[in-house]
Amino acid sequence: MTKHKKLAKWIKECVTLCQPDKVVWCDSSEAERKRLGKEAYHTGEMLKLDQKKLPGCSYHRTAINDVARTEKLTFICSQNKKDAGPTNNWMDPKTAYKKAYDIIRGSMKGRTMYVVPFSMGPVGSPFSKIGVELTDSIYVVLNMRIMTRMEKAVLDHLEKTQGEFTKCLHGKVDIDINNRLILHFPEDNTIISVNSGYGGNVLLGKKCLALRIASVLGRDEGWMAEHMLIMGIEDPSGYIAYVAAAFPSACGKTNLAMLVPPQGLKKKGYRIWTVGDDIAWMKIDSDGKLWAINPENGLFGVAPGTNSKTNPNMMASLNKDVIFTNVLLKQDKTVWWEEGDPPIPQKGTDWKGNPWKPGQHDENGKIINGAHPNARVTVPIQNVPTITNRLEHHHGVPISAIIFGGRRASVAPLVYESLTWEHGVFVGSTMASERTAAQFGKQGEVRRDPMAMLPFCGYNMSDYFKHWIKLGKKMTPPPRIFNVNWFRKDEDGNFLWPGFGENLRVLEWIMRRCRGQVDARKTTIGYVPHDYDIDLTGLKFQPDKLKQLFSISKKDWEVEIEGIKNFYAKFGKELPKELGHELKELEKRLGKG
Ligand code: GTP
Ligand code: SPV
Ligand code: MN
Repeated sequence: MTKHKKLAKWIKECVTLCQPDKVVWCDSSEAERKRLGKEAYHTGEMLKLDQKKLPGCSYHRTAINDVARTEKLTFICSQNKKDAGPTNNWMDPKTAYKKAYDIIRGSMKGRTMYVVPFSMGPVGSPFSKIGVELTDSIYVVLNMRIMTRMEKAVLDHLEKTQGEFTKCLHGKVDIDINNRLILHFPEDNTIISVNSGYGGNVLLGKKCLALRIASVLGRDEGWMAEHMLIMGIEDPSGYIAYVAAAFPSACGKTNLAMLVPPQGLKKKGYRIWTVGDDIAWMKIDSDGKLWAINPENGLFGVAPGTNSKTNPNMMASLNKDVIFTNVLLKQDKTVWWEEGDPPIPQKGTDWKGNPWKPGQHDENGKIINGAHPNARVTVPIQNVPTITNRLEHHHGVPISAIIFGGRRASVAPLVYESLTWEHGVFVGSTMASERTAAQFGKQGEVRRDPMAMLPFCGYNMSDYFKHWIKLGKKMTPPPRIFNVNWFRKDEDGNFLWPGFGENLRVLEWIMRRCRGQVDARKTTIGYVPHDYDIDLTGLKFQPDKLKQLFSISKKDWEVEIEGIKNFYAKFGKELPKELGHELKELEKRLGKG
């Protein structure tokens, strides 16, 4: 078994509970991958794709009602309800354990339980945390193998140190949505997930450990776990500025993290280095600055919309060792998705497993998609052509700027800079975005999603805001904070900004601000670029669009303030006074403006 006493005891308990036929320890070897693949192809859990065109690639379909994170079924199970705060679902730990145990009890009869030790972050880095996931899903094992550092060194390290680890128990059970639960026990460093087979619900190292549990560890240990991409922007002199950006799910982190400089800016010689596309762990180092690592080892990216124009680096990353989930399966055993590269296949099998051809409508007259809008690709990070060479650096990269952003058809300008760190925390805490296919619920509805952490903060959000304010005071200096919006629309509903690679034009301004190289216009909401400071070389773009992108409507912002007040009311007296103050100041500035 293992020489790690606590681990051995916990596994024994879980085996007694779940009653698997077999327990298999995973070491992430190539032989293991082949063996598991073979078994999954045999049972139909996964499908082998054309190995000439897509070597090492496989395909998976989830259950039809199991295609995105289920926030309603996700709980923080702290002893005190108050510790979960007003934005999380809470369940008392005793009830939660009982419910989950009753569901998972005996559910692995006839199945195998896989033991997956993994590290989030390079093994041995002061940032890193170890978890062990027990699961009855080969799909989960093969995904964890890509997404985390699942290697023999992890278990060796655990045994040598007899150290802490996060207990992650996952059982597919019957994939029954009515009995689905994603439970977090921050006080016990434990996660239990039952009745799901979808990514964010079951790859327990990702949102469950690296955000919900880690945010609590960060609060207690003085660091930050954030839903952020990390990227390096190298200027022609070779200097690399690193930025971390928080956008809600399916709002452009993966795309930004691997952007290709647009033609017009190419001659300036910028290079982009991808550090991470979804999660950042950040710590104040001995120099007083904020440093960050990407705790993951792979990408779990949105497929639809990805093509050689929008994200050529992602397309180049998809040629080997990828797991495709809920995309269209073509007859030649390759894959496609909506707004993918042409040609549109004339035939295939859709994500539900039904025969598909383009242009079909369902009984409600809605177009039938080949791929689910939240179809995903699981990609080893080393596949990414722009991968940084600092991935294994134990202390990460220094962060010059933090960027918040969301999908707003109106209100938020293309970019603005906050006045101070505390104002920046206010801007992050009041972020709003239209709901996307990454979570169940009404699409397009605007909701507040502070720091893109609404579904991922493992404790009371008002304490989380306080943590941000407290850490900012310790940084010398703190990174500057910006807000971006690639999604502003004109009256006809078209995006005003071309987005994707062109976003580098905005990043360039951000970098110049960080280095004190460019002036800005001070407005009621923060610093906004002068039109002439956004380099538009090579972009066919009517100048009046830029005016629209930077317009700040007093009326819209008055409505916005009401929205913020409603949202802040949730926190009552617990809202940090600094944020109440920032809101008042904004109101005052608008009144005068
Ligand atoms: P999660 O993995 O869910 O956390 O999402 P993410 O933030 O990494 O989102 P991702 O980069 O995968 O983008 C999601 C969707 O937004 C895709 O359909 C993209 O095509 C689209 N998108 C990304 N960047 C832009 C942009 O700059 N402009 C526009 N209009 N769409 C974008
Ligand atoms: C997100 O929804 O923010 C994702 C995908 O990155 S999942 O891992 O499913 O949470
Ligand atoms: Mn995400």
